[in-house]
Amino acid sequence: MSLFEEMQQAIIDGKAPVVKELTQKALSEGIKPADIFPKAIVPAMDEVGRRMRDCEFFIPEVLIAARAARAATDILRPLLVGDAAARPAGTVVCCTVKGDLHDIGKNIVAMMLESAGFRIIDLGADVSAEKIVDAVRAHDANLVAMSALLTTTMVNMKSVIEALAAAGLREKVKVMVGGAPVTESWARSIGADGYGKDAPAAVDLARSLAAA
Ligand code: B1M
Repeated sequence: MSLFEEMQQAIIDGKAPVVKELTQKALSEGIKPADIFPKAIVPAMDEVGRRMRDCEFFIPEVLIAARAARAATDILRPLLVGDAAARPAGTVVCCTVKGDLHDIGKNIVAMMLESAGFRIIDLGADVSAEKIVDAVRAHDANLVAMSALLTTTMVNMKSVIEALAAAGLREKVKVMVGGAPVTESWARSIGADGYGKDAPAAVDLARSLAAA
């Protein structure tokens, strides 16, 4: 098994200490930090996404794998600053909307997006439209990823899209939405650019929106 294959397996198995050790080994062997994302972390998390889609993995396994992937990204992120070859796939402002404290799904989506090479600005839960607008501006984000778990808070997604438009930022950012009560038709009705049913779908969507 190659070092990259070992890393992939350790991420899928959720073995964070092994992932950490293998990441350090890869670096000590002269492997470029930027190569570790496409050759180990991204394919491993794609496989985790596939298993989740096929009901082979459930939320605990996904969280454990995402934490293991984070053991690598925590080491790699500081090494990638200023590395032109390691340009992120996009910058995503991520949050749960105003009034909503549910953040488990949002955290999984954020971790999966990070593992897929996106730079994540995670604003947390219960986030106002103003804070999202400010973060898009401050971080020059090209994606906003909003989560809502309550039928009473999903309406706040629309307010965020309106606030982005009022701030002259709507053309600059793609907006994706998700969360248990959110649907494709809801996303369309509020003028979002896409809806993700689950975290793997969110990764596919972010990739296609960032490439558009
Ligand atoms: Co609350 N809660 N909760 N809750 N809670 C629900 C959502 C509820 C369905 C339970 C029920 O009644 N059956 C119900 C909502 C009903 C409705 O609106 N129709 C509810 C309620 C009513 C409430 C309170 C109002 C209860 C009260 O106080 N009376 C209150 C509200 C607080 C607030 O937010 N202001 C409340 C509070 C809480 C806790 C704080 C106790 C806790 C949250 C802890 C936390 O998140 N840190 C909690 C929990 C845990 C739940 C349930 C049990 C589980 C939610 C969860 O984490 N699911 C939930 C019932 C349920 O769903 N079975 C419930 C797992 C998570 C991985 O799934 O978030 O859907 P999910 O994310 C998925 C996808 O949706 C998708 O990917 C994720 C991974 O696949 N996804 C995206 C999510 N965001 C995405 C973004 C994307 C793309 C995909 O692109 C941007």
